Amino acid sequence: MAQGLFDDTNLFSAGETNIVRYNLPDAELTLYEHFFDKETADDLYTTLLANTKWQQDNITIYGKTHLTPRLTAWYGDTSKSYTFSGTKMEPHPWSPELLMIKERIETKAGVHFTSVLLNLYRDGNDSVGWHRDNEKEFGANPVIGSVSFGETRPFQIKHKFRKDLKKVEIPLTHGSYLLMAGPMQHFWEHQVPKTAKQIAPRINLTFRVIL
Ligand SMILES: O=C(O)CCC(=O)C(=O)O
Ligand SMILES: [Mn+2]
Repeated sequence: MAQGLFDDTNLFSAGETNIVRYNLPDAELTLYEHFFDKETADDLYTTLLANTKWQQDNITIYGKTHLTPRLTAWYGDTSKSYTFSGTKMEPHPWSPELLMIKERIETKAGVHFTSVLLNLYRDGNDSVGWHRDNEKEFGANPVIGSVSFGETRPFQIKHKFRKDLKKVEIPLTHGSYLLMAGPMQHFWEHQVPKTAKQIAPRINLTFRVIL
């Protein structure tokens, strides 16, 4: 079958998008590698690095306050604020480049995203620990569109309840798009671990629906 000819993914990226559907229980997980072609991804990396209002927040774990080991920023519909660990996060309004990314990834997501959390991992010392993104305001089955630019970092997932299932590691490359849906956020935790390797920065964007 002449599949691909009228596939919008192939139009966007001159035929180079590679689609990987993960066959995992309790999750709908699809990886679109090279969703953004190299030139577009390079431009977006540079623009987002320079123009994002990066901040470093405090997090309190077991009564001790630490600096978050990465820089973050919230953008999105300004009517949708989000409360995280008791702190109300007011999003910055969408920039043109964030709107462009949002519209492109929505063609595969089947939802309209209202908000995006940007993370900047400056080097191998920056990370995000095991967690799920299943807060109530993300809906019953949260759909999360995750776009990465810059250094490839391993995105690790593990089932929260089934110890018989192995941890899965997905390298998120420059210009890739990982779509997480179904009940995944209830059943699977994810993290981006630290590494001692000398590596370049990475920007990750997780687009979310806030009800
Ligand atoms: O950097 C990533 O790939 C994941 C980020 C993440 O899980 C989050 O911000 O909730
Ligand atoms: Mn997450």
